[in-house]
Amino acid sequence: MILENIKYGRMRHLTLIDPEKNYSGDIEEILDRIDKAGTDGILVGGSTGTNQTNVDITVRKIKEHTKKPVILFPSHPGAVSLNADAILYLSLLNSESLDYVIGYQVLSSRLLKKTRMEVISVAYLVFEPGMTVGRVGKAKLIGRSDWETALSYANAAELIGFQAIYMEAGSGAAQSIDPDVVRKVTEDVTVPVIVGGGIRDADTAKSMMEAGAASIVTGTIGEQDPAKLVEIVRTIKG
Ligand code: 1GP
Repeated sequence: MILENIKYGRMRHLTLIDPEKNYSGDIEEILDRIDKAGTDGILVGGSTGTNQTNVDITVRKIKEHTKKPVILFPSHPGAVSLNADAILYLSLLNSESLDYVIGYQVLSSRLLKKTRMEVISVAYLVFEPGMTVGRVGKAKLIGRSDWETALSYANAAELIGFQAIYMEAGSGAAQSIDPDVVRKVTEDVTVPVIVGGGIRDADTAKSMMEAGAASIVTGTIGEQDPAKLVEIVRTIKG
């Protein structure tokens, strides 16, 4: 079970692959690099330009190159491939649009009930600067150090029954969220907390793990600086 593996620290590093991105060089080369670096799973998703076809092609390609689990990270119900191992069934709780909180989930629920994919309900919280996901998801951004607002959302998420919380600064963010926010939340909730967006060096990744994150997600660094990715993965996996 992927959720159990995340919860018990067996999937500390996840890599985001965006099907829309025109990866410089070969996607195969990037996948090999990520696999060798020791990532524990691949998230497939993007805020714009994903559809069933490019998500499915990407999932199949990843599966040809690695045995690591492939987990969908969809921005809308059309970005679902039944060939993945699991799906983060995201509710963007601080969105001002009901579509991102529950509307899109309703549109995909009947399909997901019929699949063998593991469905993991995730409270998705987007922090400043938010980047594309903040804009597309109409997020009322949480300040990067605003632990009180984050904790209120995280407590609500746990009480409602979400299985995990994903705290996100947005892919490509210049700065990650404040590790103190991660600490305040993980000290108070029992569900696993995943952190992503703007994590580009081993020190930041380490501070997130020390703050109690169950998994960290990187995307940009794997494309830009493979040596740093290796360093991040080594550091957080000890
Ligand atoms: C976004 O956490 C991911 O959800 C990836 O962010 O591209 O900034 O690493 P980066």
